[in-house]
Amino acid sequence: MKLQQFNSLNDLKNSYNTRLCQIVDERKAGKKLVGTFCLFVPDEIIFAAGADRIILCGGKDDTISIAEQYLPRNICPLVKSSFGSIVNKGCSGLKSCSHFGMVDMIVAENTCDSKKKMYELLRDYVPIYVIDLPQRPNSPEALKYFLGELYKLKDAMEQLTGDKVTVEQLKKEIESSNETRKLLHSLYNLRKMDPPPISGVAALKVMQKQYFLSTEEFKKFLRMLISEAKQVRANWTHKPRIMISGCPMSGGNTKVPEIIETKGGVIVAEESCTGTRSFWDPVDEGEDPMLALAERYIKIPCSCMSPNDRRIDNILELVREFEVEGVVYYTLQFCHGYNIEKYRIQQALKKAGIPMLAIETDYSDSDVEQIGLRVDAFLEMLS
Ligand code: BJ8
Repeated sequence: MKLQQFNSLNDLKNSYNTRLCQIVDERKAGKKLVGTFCLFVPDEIIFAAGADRIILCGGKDDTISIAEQYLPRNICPLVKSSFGSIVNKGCSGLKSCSHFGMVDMIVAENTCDSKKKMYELLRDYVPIYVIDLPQRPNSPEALKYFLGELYKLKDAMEQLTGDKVTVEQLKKEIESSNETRKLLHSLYNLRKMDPPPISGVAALKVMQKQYFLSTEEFKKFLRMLISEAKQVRANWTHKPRIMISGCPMSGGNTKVPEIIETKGGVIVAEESCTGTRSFWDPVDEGEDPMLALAERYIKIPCSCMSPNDRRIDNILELVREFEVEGVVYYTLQFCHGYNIEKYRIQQALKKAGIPMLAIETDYSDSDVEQIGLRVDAFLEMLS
């Protein structure tokens, strides 16, 4: 079944303007809008304070030249694209930046160097609150420190909205986010079928909307999609089952998955922040909510963590669960964390007998042909 035949996915295409109108109305009614860039920021605290949230990560090439007037050229395209969209909030004809100028505050996090330094410059454009993320996740001191940081975030959100974050409200938001996580697990379980009922490109477009739509809209959309996907059978038999692993692919960036699926592979999972890293683990509903949030979020296996063995374990688990035949290791140019982790991941996959193709790219189309040739050869080897 093709992408267009899912009614829910057609609705998704039109969701951008609807969401913008929703935000405009909310802001008129006095609701605050928080912008985020990273999975380490717990939405539950933002929502419990009565604010809305929207993702600000840029996945498009058209704002990069604007960013390069301020930032070095040799940093990651995600940072440049996001920065360009924010400083260009007047939009001057660009379609890609409309929601970037609407946030009342950015809640950022200390992860990679490029992001940290970008946040320092963004202070001139929009108020920023930064969570200091400890980066040795397995130590008890790190958990304690992160918990303290989340309490400070709670205070900052209360100040922004003027509303108290109550335990009851936090618990409600945790339940709601866990419900989204369960729905995403159901969707990904369908992708374990051979052939899967939904393409990797379509699934990625869904994931890119996860932090853009309101949670209720996103859940409603997921329920429709899952029920439609359960009823379809793909009209082909088997294609090499690929997992993408590495940097996030923000809205507007589907270049590599499109190449893989045009060349005859099918993407069955993404070990990425626009994939499994965003929803794999639930928050413990039986614990004190702030502690439960700290425990869940500090475990996200981002390459800024050290050591990051958890990521290798996750990748091997996903390879088994989704019967992956080959991994495409995806890094954005100048993302040193994911780029350097590539070596250990390749070693672990080799031991498990899973071939890996490494692709380092940006948001431009200049390397589409060259990547296509490499993907062709990789898929040929898997067939
Ligand atoms: S939890 S992956 S969303 S930091 S690609 S800007 S790491 S140089 S986006 Fe990320 Fe949070 Fe980690 Fe996920 Fe830096 Fe790399 Fe660019 Fe990146």
